[in-house]
Amino acid sequence: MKNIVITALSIAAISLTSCSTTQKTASVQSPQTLKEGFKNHFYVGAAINLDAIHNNDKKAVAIIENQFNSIVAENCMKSMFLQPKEGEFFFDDADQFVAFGQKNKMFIIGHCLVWHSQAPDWFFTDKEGKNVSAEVLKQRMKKHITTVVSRYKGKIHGWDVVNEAIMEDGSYRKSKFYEILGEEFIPLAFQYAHEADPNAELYYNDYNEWHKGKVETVVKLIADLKSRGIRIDGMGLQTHVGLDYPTIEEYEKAIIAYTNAGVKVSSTELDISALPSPHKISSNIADTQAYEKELNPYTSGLSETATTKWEKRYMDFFSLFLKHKDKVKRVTQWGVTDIDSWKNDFPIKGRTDYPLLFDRKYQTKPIVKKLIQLAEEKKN
Ligand code: 9MR
Repeated sequence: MKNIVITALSIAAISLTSCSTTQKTASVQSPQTLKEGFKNHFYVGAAINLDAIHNNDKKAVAIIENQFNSIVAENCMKSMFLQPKEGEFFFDDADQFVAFGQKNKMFIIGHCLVWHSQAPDWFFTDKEGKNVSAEVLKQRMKKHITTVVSRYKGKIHGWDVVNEAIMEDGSYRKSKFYEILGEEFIPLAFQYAHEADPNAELYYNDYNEWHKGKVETVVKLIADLKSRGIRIDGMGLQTHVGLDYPTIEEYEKAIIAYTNAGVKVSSTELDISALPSPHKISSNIADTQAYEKELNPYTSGLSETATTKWEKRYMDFFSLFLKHKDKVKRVTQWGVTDIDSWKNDFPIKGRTDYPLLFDRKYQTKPIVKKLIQLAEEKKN
């Protein structure tokens, strides 16, 4: 009897040991989160909003802390929020954002120093409402950039210095910065940022970044900055893409062109819309309801066919980033869950889109596991 008991106990012990060994091996072998999965490849990040920054959206915070090792502020570091009135800076939200990133040891990105949009009107005008002189605008840029970048010196690791200054055809956007300072506003912005924190990485950031004309001008711009000894580390590819634009081939060409100019690339605002582009739908559908349904087809959930297409696009983009992982520094999602994505309101207001990796109920979408697996396959 004693022997039987001992044998039974030893079998139990052996199976317990082997079970815990299997579990150990499994957890070593298969990472469960994006940041573990991609840790040998590039940073994975998310843009975070005020609810996350102030810990009001605890479920989003949990996702950010578990899944990502890089953050960027979705809005609170834009100039209209940081310096709403001349000389009056507001840093409460940005300070919290940086503290959150530091607490979690994240690669923190500042977005963005110079952008025509979400800039306060006073920045470009005098008391009479007329454009300020080039000299005044330079001083204002210098003061803004120096104040903001020095405050976070050594804490913010990379800055989107200039955002969206070049058009798809390669011409310069006719913004107030351009109108008053000409092309020179870009080198100046990079120079001021570098002077304020010589160790921070500096990026140019743009959308539709695969358009031929834009690629050509940005490549020239990078070469020009470099030839003048002005620091630029990276090209920020916003990657606001859809199910059928751009092609992976044209996107790859752009990555190669930018990196040949001597910088790294990052996908800085990745989201993949699952909805039809309005340009693709014939606006002469007579029935308004039918037209609206066609524009906004998945109000109560993405269809299986659309999900399959959408997942394939995510796999294709991540395969491309992994293929060029020597060139890619970071891949950042523009938001955390679908519910907060700007894509629900762009290019048409009030649609139900599904562009991100976490759903409206804060659940991890099945694609995440597939992406992690893909990263694992490309580990060596
Ligand atoms: O996601 C941001 C949204 O909440 C703001 O209303 C919008 C204002 O223009 O900016 C959005 O973020 C943009 C980013 O700063 C720059 N690239 C395009 C992003 C989406 O519009």
